[in-house]
Amino acid sequence: EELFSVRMRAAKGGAHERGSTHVSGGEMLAAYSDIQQAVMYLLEKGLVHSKGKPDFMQIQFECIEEPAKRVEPLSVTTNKVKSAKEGRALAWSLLEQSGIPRNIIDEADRLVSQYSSMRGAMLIDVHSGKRLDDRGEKGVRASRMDWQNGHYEKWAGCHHMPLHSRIKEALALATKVCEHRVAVAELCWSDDPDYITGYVASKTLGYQRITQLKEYGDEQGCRIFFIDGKEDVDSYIHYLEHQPVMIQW
Ligand code: PML
Repeated sequence: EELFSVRMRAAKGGAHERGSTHVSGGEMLAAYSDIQQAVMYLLEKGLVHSKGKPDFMQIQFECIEEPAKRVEPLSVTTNKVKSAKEGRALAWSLLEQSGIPRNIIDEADRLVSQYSSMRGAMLIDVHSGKRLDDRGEKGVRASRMDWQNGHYEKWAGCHHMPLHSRIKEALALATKVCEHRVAVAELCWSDDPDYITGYVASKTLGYQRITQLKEYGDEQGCRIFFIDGKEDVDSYIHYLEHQPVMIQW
């Protein structure tokens, strides 16, 4: 069946990315018959659930040529911690369990902290600790992943998880990122100052939520993809940006 990518971007301060503030965005994968529903959903997301009232919004859809890969979501564990310090320590130990040396994790953390805001992820070589993408402050943005219509709601009901679009999107992203053979693990927390839960994800550990990875009020986010196989970094970036992945449960 033909698949469409439906995307929304909302901003404050005009249409141009430079000089305006991103207030909301989203992408869905939809069959032709579901495009209208997807547009309505994204319109509401941008109007009602933005950080601040947007003065610019763009919604577009396009047909995707590549057939979608169908994948089951990573298994989810929620780790309750009492402080950001305890959360970071747990995250670091989960990354070490995935085979990443501590000095490489520290180096990756140092590299991400140099940017006050990155829209996408930084790709880090697990052997050298060097950054593998050349995207600067933009980073690499994984896109073209979504849940099959209705499957998240079914999954969330069974796992006693809230119907937050945030968790829905983060789990779809982590599942796509970890599905590729060069991926070792992902480390993520939000740049939203009001959201302190983050996660470590890998194919073997699953999606390990950690209830506090930073302090409230902190606008510094983090998204690192740890990679083993630097010769394949271009094909991995192509996969992250273009390969459609449909999460099924
Ligand atoms: C979750 O609660 O599982 C989502 C954590 C990551 C959120 C990332 C983001 O919103 O930027």
